[in-house]
Amino acid sequence: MAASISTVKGACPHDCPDQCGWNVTVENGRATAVTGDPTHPFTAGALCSKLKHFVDRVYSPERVLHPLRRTGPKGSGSFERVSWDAALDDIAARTQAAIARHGGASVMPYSFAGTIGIAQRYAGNLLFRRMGATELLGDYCGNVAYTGVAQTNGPLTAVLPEDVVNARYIVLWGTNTVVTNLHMWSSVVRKAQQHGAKIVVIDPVRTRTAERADWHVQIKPGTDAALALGMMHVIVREDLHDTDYIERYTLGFDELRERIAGYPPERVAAITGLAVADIVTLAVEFARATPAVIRMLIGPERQGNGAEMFRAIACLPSLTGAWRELGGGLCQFTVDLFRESLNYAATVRADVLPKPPRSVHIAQLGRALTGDLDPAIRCLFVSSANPVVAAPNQNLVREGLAREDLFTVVHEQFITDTARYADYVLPATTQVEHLDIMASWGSPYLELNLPAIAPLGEAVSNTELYRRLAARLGYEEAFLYASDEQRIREILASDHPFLDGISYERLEREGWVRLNLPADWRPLATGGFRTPSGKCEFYSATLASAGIDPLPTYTAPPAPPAASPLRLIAAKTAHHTLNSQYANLQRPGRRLEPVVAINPIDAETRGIATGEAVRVFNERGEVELNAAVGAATAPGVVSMPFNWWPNAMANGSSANALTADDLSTIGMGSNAFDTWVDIEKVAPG
Ligand SMILES: Nc1nc2c(c(=O)[nH]1)N[C@H]1C(S)=C(S)[C@@H](COP(=O)(O)OP(=O)(O)OC[C@H]3O[C@@H](n4cnc5c(=O)[nH]c(N)nc54)[C@H](O)[C@@H]3O)O[C@H]1N2
Ligand SMILES: Nc1nc2c(c(=O)[nH]1)N[C@H]1C(S)=C(S)[C@@H](COP(=O)(O)OP(=O)(O)OC[C@H]3O[C@@H](n4cnc5c(=O)[nH]c(N)nc54)[C@H](O)[C@@H]3O)O[C@H]1N2
Ligand SMILES: [Mo]
Repeated sequence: MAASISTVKGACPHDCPDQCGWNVTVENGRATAVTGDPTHPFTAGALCSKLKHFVDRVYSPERVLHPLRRTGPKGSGSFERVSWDAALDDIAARTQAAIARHGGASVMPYSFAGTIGIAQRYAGNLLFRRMGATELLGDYCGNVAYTGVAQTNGPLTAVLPEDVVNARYIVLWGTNTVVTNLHMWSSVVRKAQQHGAKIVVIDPVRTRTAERADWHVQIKPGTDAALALGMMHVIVREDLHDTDYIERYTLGFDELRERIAGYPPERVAAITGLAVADIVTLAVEFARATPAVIRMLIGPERQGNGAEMFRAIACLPSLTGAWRELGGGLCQFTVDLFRESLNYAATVRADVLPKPPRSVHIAQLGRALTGDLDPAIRCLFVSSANPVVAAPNQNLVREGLAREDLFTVVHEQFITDTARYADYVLPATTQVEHLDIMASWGSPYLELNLPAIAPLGEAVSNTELYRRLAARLGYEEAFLYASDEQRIREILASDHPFLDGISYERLEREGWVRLNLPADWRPLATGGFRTPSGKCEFYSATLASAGIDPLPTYTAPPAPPAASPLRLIAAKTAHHTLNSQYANLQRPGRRLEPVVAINPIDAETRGIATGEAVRVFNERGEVELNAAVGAATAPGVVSMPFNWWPNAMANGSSANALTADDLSTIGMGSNAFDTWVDIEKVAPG
């Protein structure tokens, strides 16, 4: 019999701004290759090193393919196979008992960014609202960064990433483009660089991106607002500001002028650790170049003062009138294009479902499970998330998950360190096994992901899991049982002009579509800010009335505790992982080990050399790994990737064992980077 070979269009599910369009080759029902869709204008057929191994991940012998019930102590990872019926009966009974005894609030979902397709990501919303469960609120990815920028400029996608190719001066401010946003590098920033644009990276860590830039500005963590205020000081002092733009389209320039008077470059140099001449050069070059653009994602946000940094930086383009040019201004997320045009309300049904009785912050899972919440969380449903790796204060998270009176269900593709604590692990499909609609957060493309193969084993999609659970719980609302296609059609049900001519059928045919945006996307060239005043708000009356400094401001990061003098940055420097995904799939001959980057000055006083095993520790935990001594970080700062599975680490802990679990003051975020540690050599033997 001839082999049947077909190609199915889809898109990458990962929480990555690129959102690659892909084609899946299917031979006799088996996916044999995932290749980049060469027609996709932004991702242009090139896949990252992770996606090249997507098929290996799908067919990994470690995939969870059947429901599993715990047989050993929590955390041990001992499970036995059970039937879906047995698992669902028990899960429904336990959930109903918890609701009857302790109320709906004793149930809590915990889901995050395992997949960012809209139907699958928000699949549980309706069911948990129907149950009256505790809501998971807040965020550790983007909300603070978004909020800070929106305080100044309003909620709006102001610069399209593709247009940045026109810029002559590109400041990659706290974003590691080469690692985290590969196509933004290869399709946009590198091209601009080849055409003579100057690329500046502002990052406390000498990342791969910093290495490829024309200039690396190695700032002290948490001091970016001071740098922005200092740049504004220089721009105004040198008379490089755009008085016409300021007069017409901004609010509060006189007050801003007073504020920045307090930030001469000498003071800013002392705060940021940068040279006075560099601060002046950066300000003057940014103001003089046209188009000049600042590119940011989320890097500096996980700090108490995170939003402040984004708010202050967001003032710069209006001061210089950078928005006037195509590709000039501040380029951040494209989420508002989709929030405005798609029918996200269908994923919540706030019109018919009650408000959740209370909320728990996503960055405080450990506190919620171990603290004195009344009622306590009794049933936890984890899906599309790996909080043991991704959430701050790993040891407290584990202490909470180990509670004997907690019933935990984890819907997963792999036995993650989180799944090890589950009473039931339920098998989840991967992107090639389910249908979804994908709205990129880093480009204006909407994509339909068609299932290419049947679910492996007994795996089910997130949507299917909640349909099954709703039935077991006896709920009758028809919308709980909508098919994936129905859900996607509802999400597309909108008469917004961005979606003109974009239908389910067209997406099915074409895979990706560009939202209908004018070719010349410069929404702020002549004002049009979506702030309360309609102007760029150097001065914000909204902040003033909330008791917050109405002007861009700098708050110094907390002082390091005496026992922990080194500031830890635990970001996404491990380029072959996507958050915690792929970290478990080491390839033969290419074993990658996490290292902690430490400056020679700090290494020498501790007698540490490259390759030596060290212990990084503070009051919350400790991580053992090898040291890499060098100039990757300045004295006083150390860096390690956060993505590693603790179970594969020398002492069973990874970076978030060290991180803080307070909240940012603005934007409902985490302060995980307000973390200080010390390091010592691991004694041999
Ligand atoms: N390969 C790979 N790609 C990814 C991911 C991944 O895990 N691996 N994750 C995806 C996800 S979920 C996201 S949200 C994006 C995030 O994309 P990015 O925002 O680009 O990535 P981060 O690593 O979070 O942070 C970027 C940089 O911020 C720097 N930083 C930390 N503190 C400060 C500070 O105070 N000031 C300044 N100026 N810089 C600071 C860090 O050193 C880091 O290099 O990446 C996505 N892409
Ligand atoms: N210290 C530190 N902590 C951080 C960050 C940092 O830079 N530093 N970054 C933060 C950021 S930006 C993010 S986005 C978060 C990420 O936090 P998480 O969203 O928890 O990220 P992942 O580690 O990717 O875990 C997602 C899990 O979902 C599973 N999964 C994938 N697809 C599906 C699916 O379709 N269905 C189901 N049921 N499961 C699926 C995967 O196997 C994986 O185990 O981490 C945050 N934590
Ligand atoms: Mo993220």
